[in-house]
Amino acid sequence: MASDPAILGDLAPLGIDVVCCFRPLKDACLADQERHGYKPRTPAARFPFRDDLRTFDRMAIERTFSILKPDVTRRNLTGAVNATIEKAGLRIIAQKRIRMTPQQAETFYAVHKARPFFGELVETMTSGPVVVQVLEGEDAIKKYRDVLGATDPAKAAAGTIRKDFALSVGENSAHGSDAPETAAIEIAQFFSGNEIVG
Ligand code: RTP
Ligand code: MG
Repeated sequence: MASDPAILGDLAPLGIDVVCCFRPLKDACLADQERHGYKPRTPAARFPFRDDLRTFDRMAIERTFSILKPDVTRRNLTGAVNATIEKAGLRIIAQKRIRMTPQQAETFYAVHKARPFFGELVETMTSGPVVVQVLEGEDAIKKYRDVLGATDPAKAAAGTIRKDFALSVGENSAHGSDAPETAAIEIAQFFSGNEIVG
């Protein structure tokens, strides 16, 4: 019987998370995973023994890449935007102020190369200093996109960075990665591992 306290005591040193052997709690674990948008990839991953839960925990804490754009540094709003980021529960675990070169901006926004606004985008991103950041937190990628608000500040929800600070679509104050893959690529473009202190 998995619920027998003696057996549970024996299982714990073996690395088995006995708590999740209880069916109701196992179901609660899965519900929690789904609530956070975590889709178990394999049947094994749905079996929430300790290692699987650890994997889940690691997946829930994400890192995302952020840029405070030149319109923010120009208007001395770095601290104000950072306060919004931190109030949202995201930790700034790396940060530096740089002047982006046209080549860096072109590489960074290469996905938009064919778009009519590409030239203007590169020009805007290189028009003044930017603050590049790594943010960490639970569900950080989606959370930061939500905190940023819509690309067009006129369509951004109240309380978002773009609603509160942005000037226009082109000068929309901040960038946030849109997926785990792009977050990893973007972080690696601007930070080396020893600059990130989580
Ligand atoms: P970002 O990459 O900067 O976080 O912005 P986003 O995901 O919300 O929007 P995205 O479609 O990736 O566009 C990148 C940036 O290009 C500028 N843009 N201008 N003139 C236009 O129609 C236009 N559309 C986009 C914006 O500054 C946007 O943030
Ligand atoms: Mg984007």
